[in-house]
Amino acid sequence: MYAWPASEVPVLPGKGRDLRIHDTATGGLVTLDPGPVARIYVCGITPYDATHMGHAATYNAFDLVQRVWLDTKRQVHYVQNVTDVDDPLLERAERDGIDWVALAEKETALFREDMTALRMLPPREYIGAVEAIPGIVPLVERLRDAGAAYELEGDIYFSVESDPHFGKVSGLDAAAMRLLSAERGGDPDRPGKKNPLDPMLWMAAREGEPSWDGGSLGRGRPGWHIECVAIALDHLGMGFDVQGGGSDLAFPHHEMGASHAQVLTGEFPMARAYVHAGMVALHGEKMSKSKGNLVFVSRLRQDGVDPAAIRLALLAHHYRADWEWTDQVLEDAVARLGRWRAAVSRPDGPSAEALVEEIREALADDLDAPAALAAVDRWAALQQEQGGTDEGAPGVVSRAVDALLGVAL
Ligand code: 5CA
Ligand code: ZN
Repeated sequence: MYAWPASEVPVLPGKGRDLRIHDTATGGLVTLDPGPVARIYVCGITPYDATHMGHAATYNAFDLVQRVWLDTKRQVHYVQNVTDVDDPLLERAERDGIDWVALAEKETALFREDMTALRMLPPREYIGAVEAIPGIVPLVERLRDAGAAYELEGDIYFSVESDPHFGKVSGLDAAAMRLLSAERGGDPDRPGKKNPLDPMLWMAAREGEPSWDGGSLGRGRPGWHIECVAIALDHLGMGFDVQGGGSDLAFPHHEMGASHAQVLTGEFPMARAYVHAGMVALHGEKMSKSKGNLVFVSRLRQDGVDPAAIRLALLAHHYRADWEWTDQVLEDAVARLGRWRAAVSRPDGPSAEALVEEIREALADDLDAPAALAAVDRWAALQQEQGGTDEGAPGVVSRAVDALLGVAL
């Protein structure tokens, strides 16, 4: 489906640095060495409610990954999905007495607007779960025919034991996996499963729920993990550079997805780095659609908050940190945006060459956006206190902040 328009990314003088990023699977930093076309898959929204600051923070992290790569003069092949059919979406539509398709379309449209306003670069392919179904069915059939999947009362489950590498993404023990599986969409207590952790690949049609033709699988709908894997393998293939999402996706979603892909292809690993963003909280608890403690991007925009300030509020936190959204966070960002805009609106200023390198250095070092902001703050303070004679400097700073941080001054 259509994604959203790309804002232009200014080309900066010199060349960017290779990205060093934290990989959940190895637990340490890896220096990525993508080819001329870097490949990244980022899990998209389940569109049953509006984009909140937690979503925005996660997409901001992966937008920075793209910007660092673009600055190294690489192309980026970015793929994102939309989970436009799943239990939470159907439940919300039922609760509100609306059509699930209309709900998904409405919230996806709002997400596009939010992403555009925040200057998040769009994926090259933006694929809905529903449109991916014809590609999912043969993958599930292949897993079943290879003995890696089994049937239980019409539903098809993946056998986690079929992947010798199962567990390597999250590094969790069986007890922790079982707890998280129950919390995050799995059904470890269902009788008859070979292993309690086995996730569903194909759910047989349920009364009153949408279903699709699944060939030899019968009518039904796809499981969550195979959805992302089918889309990733179709567009990126194995061994892509980054699999991204919030830290709540490391297990089970990315663990299971990697296992599906590894068993399907016989190759390992699915992604060179599994990158996870921290969780944004509100009033002491993770912001989540199911709990309803939310600050929406669209609400702030309606209230007249400049999207550039929202973006600066996100950038003020390291992507791996868990952090709390407060009014103060936004006020600080609004103040910073004002200082930066004043600093670049002068005809000349202190030299900005070192600043561009500092921003590059900070982002290449595990996306240290707060360090990048601190560097721009120092330049803006110098401009305010002493000014400078470099006529190109304000323009260079504007372009660097735009290209590398996605903030339009
Ligand atoms: N559709 C699936 C992924 S295939 C899904 O998790 N959708 S979601 O709408 O629930 O979340 C979209 C993205 O936002 C995920 O990467 C998720 O990890 C991230 N996310 C959700 N809540 C938060 C939060 N409070 N803080 C940071 N990131 C969050
Ligand atoms: Zn996903």
